[in-house]
Amino acid sequence: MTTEDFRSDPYAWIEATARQAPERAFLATLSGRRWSYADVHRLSGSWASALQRLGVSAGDRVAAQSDKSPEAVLLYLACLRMGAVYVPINPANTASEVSYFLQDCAPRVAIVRPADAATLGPIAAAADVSQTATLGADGSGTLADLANNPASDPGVRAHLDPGALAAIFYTSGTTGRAKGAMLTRGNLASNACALATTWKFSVNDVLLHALPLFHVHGLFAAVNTVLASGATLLLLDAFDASLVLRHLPEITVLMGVPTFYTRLLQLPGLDRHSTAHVRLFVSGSAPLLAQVHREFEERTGHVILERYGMTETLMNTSNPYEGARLPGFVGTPLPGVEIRLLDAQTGALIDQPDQTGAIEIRGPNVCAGYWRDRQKTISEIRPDGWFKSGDLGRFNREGYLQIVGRAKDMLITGGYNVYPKELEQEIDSLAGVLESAVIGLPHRDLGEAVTAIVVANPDAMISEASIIAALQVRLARYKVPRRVLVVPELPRNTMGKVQKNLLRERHAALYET
Ligand code: MLC
Ligand code: AMP
Repeated sequence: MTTEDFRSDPYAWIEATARQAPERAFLATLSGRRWSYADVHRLSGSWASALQRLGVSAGDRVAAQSDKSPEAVLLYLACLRMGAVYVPINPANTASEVSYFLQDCAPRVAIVRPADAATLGPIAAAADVSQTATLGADGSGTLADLANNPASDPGVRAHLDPGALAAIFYTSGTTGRAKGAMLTRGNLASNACALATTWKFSVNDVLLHALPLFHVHGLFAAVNTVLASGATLLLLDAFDASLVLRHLPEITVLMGVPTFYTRLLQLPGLDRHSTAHVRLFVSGSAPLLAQVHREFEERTGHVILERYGMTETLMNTSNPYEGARLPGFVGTPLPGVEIRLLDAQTGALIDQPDQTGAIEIRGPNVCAGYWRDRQKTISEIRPDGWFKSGDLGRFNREGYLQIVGRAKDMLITGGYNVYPKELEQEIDSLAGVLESAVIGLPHRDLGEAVTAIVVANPDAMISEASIIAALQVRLARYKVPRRVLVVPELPRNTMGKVQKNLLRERHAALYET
């Protein structure tokens, strides 16, 4: 096994540790379950064999809407091992959202929670998905039954090109429809190696995993970096600040979205003593307020390391492991990653510090494009490989990047991206609604809170409660507006475009208590 294998084949990590240190712990849970690297190597083979018997071959999509569990990790590893394309779906997504994903990615098999089988089975069948299997939060279900069958062949393994697809992650867009970012084996492998090196991961690390497994932060930045370094995961079902605090003495690394840190700071027990065993706190997926950064340092002595990533590019930049970690900055490009800024108006390259431009990214981390959407692929990735991030940034004199805004109309609530266009289309289709504008407003816990400003049709009666109730059945809960304000009209500029900046200013204090 060479370093080159590690940078191109993500499953090679598990094989290497399973051979060199088979008994080393890969994953542990709070309920005392534990899997060594040898266990996970053997089990991922059985699970890959189960997928094979469901008709899955290398290159086929496996869509999974499951709760967070060690078996959900195993399912992902089984896909990596056999070369299937893993398509995770947020369990908060509603049946109509799932229906869209299944139609779009056309998986060979859909894995659903046992309780959803009756609803999603027909939806999968209508999307021409030939097989449905179940996976419960406790790991049970028809998929585990197949894997545990003595006929299963644990030797399944595909050796594929680094350009082969490993996963499709759906990310919504400014046009409203979710698009599947195609991530290759090389994307995953190179990025995890870059993070393991930059953050000095070793076999002695234990990462407390409290993030969801269906986003690139929790699955790739966290799980893959642990795997690439032969380290250990302590897997929590979900983020719970008190639980995280209690287990800090057993771990060395925590990765989280800013809301994790805001909530941890509310606990009096967060201090130098309780965090003494941890060597690294990482934040990403949304802006970390400089104030939270400083408060965390005052209370614990730890300087949070902020980094910047995207579904389409995995991780791009990081503050240094050794050296100044600047509040409000996301650091310098990771090894192998290039970042440039272009003037948003003229497209000219910006080569001076302190000037703001559109961030573009190039490197082995950039995805292969959007699933079955050539148009979107061409419009977002230039022929020479530069990816248009939709974020605006500037470099300081030391070469640290700062994210100063977004060219794309998007907001981030608790680390989840919400695209206003998708919500506005849903709201505008409701009876009695003339038009709407969705914005993010400052929120102490979530960073930004989804807020809808709605204009009613003349003589129509609409209320905040009726709109929220109607959206709850259509959209994942985190997308449903916290507040809906019904107003007589929306402010527009001379071109007729809704002035969202004015709406944001006008309602800036809505969530202040
Ligand atoms: C939960 N709710 C949210 C929400 N999360 N609402 C808005 N925004 C969110 N992020 C809803 C719940 O359904 C619930 O609704 C209510 O809010 C209260 O929930 P809670 O118990 O307070 O929230 P909790 O479940 O604790 O979740 C908060 C959270 C979670 C921050 C722990 O959102 C989370 O794990 N976020 C991480 C997202 C993430 O992994 N992003 C990475 C994207 S990858 P009700 O109706 O029941 O009251 C990426 C690239 C990169 O961006 O750079 O990493
Ligand atoms: P997603 O599409 O869910 O992967 O979200 C990616 C977006 O999250 C980026 O384009 C940024 O807008 C934002 N993001 C990620 N990390 C950071 C960060 N550290 N600071 C500010 N924004 C971030």
